[in-house]
Amino acid sequence: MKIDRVELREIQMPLVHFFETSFGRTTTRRIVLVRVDAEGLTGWGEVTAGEEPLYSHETPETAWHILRDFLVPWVLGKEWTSPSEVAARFRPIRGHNMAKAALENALWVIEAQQKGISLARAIGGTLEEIPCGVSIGIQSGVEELVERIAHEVSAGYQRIKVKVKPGWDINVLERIRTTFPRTALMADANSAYTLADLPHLKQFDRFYLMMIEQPLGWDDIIDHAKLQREIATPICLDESIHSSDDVRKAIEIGACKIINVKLGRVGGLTAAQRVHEVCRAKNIPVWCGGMLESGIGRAHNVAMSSLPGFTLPGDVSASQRYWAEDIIRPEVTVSARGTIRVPQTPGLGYEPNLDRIEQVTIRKERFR
Ligand code: OSB
Ligand code: MG
Repeated sequence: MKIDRVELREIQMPLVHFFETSFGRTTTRRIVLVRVDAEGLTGWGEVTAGEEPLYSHETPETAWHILRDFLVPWVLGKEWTSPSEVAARFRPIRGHNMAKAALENALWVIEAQQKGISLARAIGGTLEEIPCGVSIGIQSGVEELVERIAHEVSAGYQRIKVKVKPGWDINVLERIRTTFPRTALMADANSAYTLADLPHLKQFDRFYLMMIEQPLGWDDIIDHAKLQREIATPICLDESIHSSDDVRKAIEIGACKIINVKLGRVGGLTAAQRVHEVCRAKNIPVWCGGMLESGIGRAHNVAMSSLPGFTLPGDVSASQRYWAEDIIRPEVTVSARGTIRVPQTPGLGYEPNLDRIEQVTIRKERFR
């Protein structure tokens, strides 16, 4: 495929409800979208970076810089045999995986259209329906959290993830288990603890959580391996995993029993396929994490979640949990069984709503 035109856009949209983790609160998202035009077809990708460099080093601004000054000039006007070839071309740039993923994923949408198949099928997806969970942030009070959980459980979501941090953990989990003794439950700490908290972390075992996500350092696997030897709750790594090699090493030293895959964090669909392969070979369950995506990133997450190894419910949930109006049509909806149907039509399977995108755009730049 020959890439004729690339457009970068930054959009800004308020969240329906603020989202708070151990590293901070988000009320409005700033999202860089990448539109690629090649041979009469159009593909969209999304940069999943947070507004501030708190989850990872990337922000909308760093992604814009890396895309404008490096990635876009490298691909523009050239002939490519596949999105994976482009992913290989991006490899010399160290880091900036979210910037890379946005552009590569847009190319996958074009490739799927060229082949006349769905994005899910183009990457090797087989599941026609994916299991969904929700990630619920830190609330102003525990009773508010319990109400939110009740709402999502009755909506049908298959598992609940709550954010934890020192001071918002044991008491909160205790309260949740009183009301929801049998709900599939997990906790995500976003690196809020250290090994010095070992006695404290051991107490998590009594809530029979499906897993605890990234309890220790954002760049660590060694301490996680030590912790995993001391606790019964399976550890799931998020922030520490940037490639299939990271997965291999983490599994090798026993740092985790489950892997959260995020397209932006690992650098796109090609890398995600590799992570999926390594996990399948080692019998490690994988699931799709979320980054408060707009409909574009959400649609890519739905496709990735259709790979056969994505056996656990992901943080991929309905558009309306995030946005008054999403930027795709139809919006992503979740069935009463807590599943999303994977689109089978050629390409992304959701139509970017160009009017809505234009409405929320705060800057754009075109390259040809
Ligand atoms: O750690 O999984 C995380 C959101 C922003 C940054 C990090 C994380 C999250 C979520 C939200 O948990 C998942 C979602 O609903 O998109
Ligand atoms: Mg996480």
